[in-house]
Amino acid sequence: MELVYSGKVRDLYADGDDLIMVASDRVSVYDVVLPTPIPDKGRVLTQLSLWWFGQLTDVITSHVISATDVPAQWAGRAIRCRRLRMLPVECIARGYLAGLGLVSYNETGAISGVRLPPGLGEGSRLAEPVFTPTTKAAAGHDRPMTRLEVAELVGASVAADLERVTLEVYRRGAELAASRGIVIADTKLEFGMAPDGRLMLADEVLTPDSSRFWLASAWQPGRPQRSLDKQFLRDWSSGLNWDRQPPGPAIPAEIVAATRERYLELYARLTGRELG
Ligand code: PZK
Repeated sequence: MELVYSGKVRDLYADGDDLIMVASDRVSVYDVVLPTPIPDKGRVLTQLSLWWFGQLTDVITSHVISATDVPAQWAGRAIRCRRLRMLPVECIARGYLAGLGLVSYNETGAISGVRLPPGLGEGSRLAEPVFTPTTKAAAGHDRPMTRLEVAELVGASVAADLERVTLEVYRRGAELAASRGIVIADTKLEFGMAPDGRLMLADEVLTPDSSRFWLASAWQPGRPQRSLDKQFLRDWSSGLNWDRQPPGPAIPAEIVAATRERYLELYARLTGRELG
């Protein structure tokens, strides 16, 4: 099969008219892919995305064609998808202050043009989730977009749909996760258009690689929050003499095992299923 896109931790192949999205066991910390894989990570993220797509069918159609009609060597961690015309907007919803949302709030008191009350800090919960779209930069860093810029790129009607669907996916995901003790602080979605003009949810959805997951019982606004999936990697790597530039360090076996357990636990907790 022809490799059409290769990401840090996932690859996309063409198979006739379809695409096959393959999640690897690669893991990144501080945006650097480490040389040691986390066994089962690709399967956990793929099965979690598929589960969410299923939970969201009344909100939005997804690009999924089949989770099983994929080459045997990728079974469990690949999805056959429709090839869409992707929209050039990263659709982000934020329910808590972290990352670039926090940077914007600290500089301006607002995120994506939405004024927030004073006195919020790192990890604070927002009264309402906010849509904070960014550009999809081919290289370098994504830049915040205004609603007007989104509308100029995709048209006012699609822009309104992107905002509404992004916030609804986030609300549904965050609410369900909260009932299972997990905070989803924010999430990044990608959408595309089918040839008949229908908007569809693409890529992955509500996974720890596309969203910030925190343990609700450990949430404490006013300081950086502990990552549910990558905290062992961060704690271990911050004790090294590593400048956070590639190449990253090899991961010791006990950190691999603990991180793998985290992913499996996260999947079981959210879905109520065990990964086979
Ligand atoms: C598409 N990406 C991101 C990059 C990945 C994924 N259904 C689709 N139709 C057309 N294009 C895409 C999709 C999806 N999803 C997704 N780039 C293009 C991307 C690298 C690896 F797995």
